[in-house]
Amino acid sequence: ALLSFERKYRVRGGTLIGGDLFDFWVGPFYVGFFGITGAFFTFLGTALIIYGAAIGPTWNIWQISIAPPDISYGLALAPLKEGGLWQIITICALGSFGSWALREVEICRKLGMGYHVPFAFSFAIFAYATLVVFRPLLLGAWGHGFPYGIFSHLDWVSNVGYQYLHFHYNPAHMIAVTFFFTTTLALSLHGGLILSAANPGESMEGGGKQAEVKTPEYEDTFFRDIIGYSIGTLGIHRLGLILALNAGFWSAVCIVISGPFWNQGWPQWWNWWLNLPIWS
Ligand code: BCL
Ligand code: UQ2
Repeated sequence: ALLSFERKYRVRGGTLIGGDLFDFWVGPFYVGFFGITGAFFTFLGTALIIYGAAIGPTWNIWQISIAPPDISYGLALAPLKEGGLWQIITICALGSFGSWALREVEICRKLGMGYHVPFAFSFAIFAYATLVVFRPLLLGAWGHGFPYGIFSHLDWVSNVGYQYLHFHYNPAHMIAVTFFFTTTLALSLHGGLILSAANPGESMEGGGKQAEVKTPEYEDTFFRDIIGYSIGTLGIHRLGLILALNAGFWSAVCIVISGPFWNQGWPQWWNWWLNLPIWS
């Protein structure tokens, strides 16, 4: 049933493709052209993963893996059972993630909102595409993509990491990791601050009475008192978004430069520093 307040938000239009044809909801879900394509790619991709598991050696959830073709296939299409499945599943994944992002765009347009959410999601898609499309293209073989499996993708990360001897020395990896950690710092500060203002406990004047929810001025004041600076209620969300987007962006950079740009160990990259004329 349509809730009374939903009527206001369930507006026609704002679609990018298909006009009014797919402009409807199924229960709570907006569909749209990209709801159809998204469902198509998701079901096909998932079915192919299950088929890949069925023709594979195990049903052990941790060990199921769908591997990309051997490097010897280069950038060609491979037979289904020799990496072709991985290739089609990769197309389905990109089709599905892209559809999801565009469905977000249509919902933003309907609601007259900014495109910040799909813009942010596109950074995650970009990182994924870098791993399974851009870097394999630059290295000349689909075999450089990562396998779709729980432990197998961990093994891939470990192997590729050690191929460059010590991945912690990759400068872009350093930046990405720092952004990931700073994102959790910012979100924990923000989550803690909001909950502390919303759950003030008993008021100091007491009487055991539950105090009223605090205003944002209290949030500002907390940080001014403790570090002499408050970034503000809008500012913290801008900071959070910029930190998170950078985490994904520098992740993509750290892997795309490994191989296409640098093929020694990452510790050796720092020789430029040791070789500076000041002390060399
Ligand atoms: Mg490292 C990569 C951190 C040690 C080798 N490493 C990464 C980065 C991240 C990181 C910066 C992975 C995040 C990412 O790509 O996000 N590494 C990290 C940390 C340490 C570390 C913190 C640590 O020691 C404390 N790394 C090491 C050691 C090496 C090493 C030293 C191994 C020995 N590392 C590598 C290699 C790689 C990394 C090799 C990478 O390739 C990887 C990287 O940068 O990749 C780009 C980006 C996000 C995504 C790709 C997710 C995309 C999501 C898509 C779009 C949507 C999915 C939808 C989903 C299917 C739907 C599910 C529905 C739900 C069920 C509802
Ligand atoms: C803040 C503020 C919020 C917040 C947070 C801060 C009232 C509700 C968390 C404090 C954040 C600062 C000072 C930035 C910290 C910097 C980094 C890089 C983590 O001031 O305004 O709004 O949630």
